[in-house]
Amino acid sequence: MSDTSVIDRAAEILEKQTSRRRFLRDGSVAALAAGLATACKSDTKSASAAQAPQGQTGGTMGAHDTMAGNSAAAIAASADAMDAMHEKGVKAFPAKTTGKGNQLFAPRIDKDVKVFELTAKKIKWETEPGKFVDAWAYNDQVPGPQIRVKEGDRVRVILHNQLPESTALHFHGLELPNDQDGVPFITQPPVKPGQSYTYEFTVPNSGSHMYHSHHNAAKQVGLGLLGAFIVEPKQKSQYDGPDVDEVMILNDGAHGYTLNGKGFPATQPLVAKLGQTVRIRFMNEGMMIHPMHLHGMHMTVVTRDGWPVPAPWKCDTLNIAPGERWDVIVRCNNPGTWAFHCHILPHAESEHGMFGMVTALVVQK
Ligand SMILES: [Cu+2]
Repeated sequence: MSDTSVIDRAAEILEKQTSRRRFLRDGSVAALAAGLATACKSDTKSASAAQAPQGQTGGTMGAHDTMAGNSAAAIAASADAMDAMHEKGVKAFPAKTTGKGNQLFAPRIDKDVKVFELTAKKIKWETEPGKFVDAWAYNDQVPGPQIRVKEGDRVRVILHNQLPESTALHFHGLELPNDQDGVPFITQPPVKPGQSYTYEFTVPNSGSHMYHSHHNAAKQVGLGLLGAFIVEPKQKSQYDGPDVDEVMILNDGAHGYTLNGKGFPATQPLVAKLGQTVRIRFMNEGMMIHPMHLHGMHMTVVTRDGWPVPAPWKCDTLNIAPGERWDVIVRCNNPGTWAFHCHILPHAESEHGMFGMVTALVVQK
């Protein structure tokens, strides 16, 4: 067998297992070349053995064995190339991208009212390094800025619509007066392009809630019109005031599988010190269920949709269905960097490496 045909075969195997486009984009050409070089070297050896008279080589190397050798070399090259892509992704984590969603929103105070102004408009959003997508965002963030208030607060939210479509703002999980519920033609007219609309209410119930568009929502929420609306309770429970308090918003719309608006390796790790407690507020703004799985330590489930569960339970994998919010506590008693990902595996890993709904909990010693 000639060198050329081995190279072709190695390239064919590599191409089957990897996307050439991704290869080029990831700069893994070097890995491909290294793999091919290995394949060529071993092929040269076995080819000369095959050409030598049988007496001089001990007569054991036939054409069949040569093919097996070539095939093994090609497989090894292919495995190396795949491993290199996986390693590259993990080494890049947490990768830098432009834009950060879910930033704490400091309200303007108007007498006794906390005022939040949200401007909905089209932006470009970088979900992973170099991948810019069209997004519809509140205040240039995906997820929108994090609204955090206290039970009983008076809140005013002013929505400015700079989108090419009508929209409206729904406060998901809050038990508001009907006319503040934000559903066009049920509780209010749609907010037309160029218009503004003001919502004002006294926050009735505590917990991890959300705000999002409730108009053409499969598109608008999928494109990024969503955010966390967290209400701290008047009466604190033993789970309030953890060392680390994190929101993890899941989405699976136009931007692919994302955690807080980013896909791995641009997702941000959760970081705590050994012995600290972390509260994670899962929120699913997508259209699919996502079983979130933490390695190394268990999660204690304490609230669902903002309501305390009757008896907290322990798990390491928790289904988060569309619209649901689940709060869990992790006692960080196991040091190290722990994978933390959706366990519907096509949402988290492919032959190109980990992507999408993958992050890590880092427990520092
Ligand atoms: Cu998932």
